[in-house]
Amino acid sequence: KKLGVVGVPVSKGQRRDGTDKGPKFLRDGGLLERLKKIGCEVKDYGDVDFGYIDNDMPHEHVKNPRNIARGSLKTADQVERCLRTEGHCLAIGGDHSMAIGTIIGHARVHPDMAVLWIDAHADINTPLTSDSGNIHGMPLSFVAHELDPYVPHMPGWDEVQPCIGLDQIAWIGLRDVDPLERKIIDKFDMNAFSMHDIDLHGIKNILDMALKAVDPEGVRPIHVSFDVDALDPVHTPSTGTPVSGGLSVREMCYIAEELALTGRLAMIDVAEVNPALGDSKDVDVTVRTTIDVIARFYGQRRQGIAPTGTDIP
Ligand code: DIR
Ligand code: MN
Ligand code: MN
Ligand code: MN
Repeated sequence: KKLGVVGVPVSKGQRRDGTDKGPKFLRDGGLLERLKKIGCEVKDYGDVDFGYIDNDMPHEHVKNPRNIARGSLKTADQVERCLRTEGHCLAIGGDHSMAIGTIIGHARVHPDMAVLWIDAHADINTPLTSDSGNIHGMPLSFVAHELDPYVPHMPGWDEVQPCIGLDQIAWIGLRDVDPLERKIIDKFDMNAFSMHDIDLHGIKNILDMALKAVDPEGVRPIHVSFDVDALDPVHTPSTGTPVSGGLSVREMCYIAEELALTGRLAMIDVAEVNPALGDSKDVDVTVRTTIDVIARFYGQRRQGIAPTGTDIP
């Protein structure tokens, strides 16, 4: 499998420094070597240059609006270039505001894509519904056509335009949804699968339902936006907004292996690894678990894989 890796070292979509070091820790943790070892042809596109500008005053209570808009547009350009050249892009972040750029870039290439948002959080606040003012809790509101009327214009955001429909999005793993986010989900009858739904139906049925919702014919390119806080914090403790009661590594491995088998994965985001949080053991387990999961999106299977063209010696 051919793929390009794009680092998106953004941290200003939330309050804690450290997610800007996510790409470095995933690379130093051996991500690219691991992918090559399982047979991937990997080209590293390096990191998007965020080059933060000064004097980025909050707009109302929204933090760092100009820097995030600027970085998102740069990310979109890099992702588009990677997808057109390699046919597949793995974007390693970075806080989850990274997905504004990855979705815009991906939509330029595959406007019909299906987005699977695997996260404890819905990340669909608008600047007006958000309590925190952190843009990493808002990315989906900026990319969805239906929410354009609800999103106020902010300085620097003219070129950040919606590019997908809400029916192209499904969530898996939700367990911390703000009241007004729930209002949006209900009003637009969106495809939201929470941990409660997983307890009720099991991970296999939930993944089937999510895919059926966004890709009923089984033909669309798939964009996975994986926030590592979807996993239970015992597995990924080094992340900014951990929520107890999350996905097990087994459930996540099942999702990744099944999606790999569709053959339609076009782009994967990995968001919210924050190596500045927790002790060195926490960072280590977070990075190792994240790389393990990523490898399963690229063909590593728990059942094992026999070598091709070699008999038993
Ligand atoms: C919350 C938390 N819904 C917010 N969001 C997070 O700030 O809008 N997203 N942590 O990953
Ligand atoms: Mn998120
Ligand atoms: Mn999250
Ligand atoms: Mn507009």
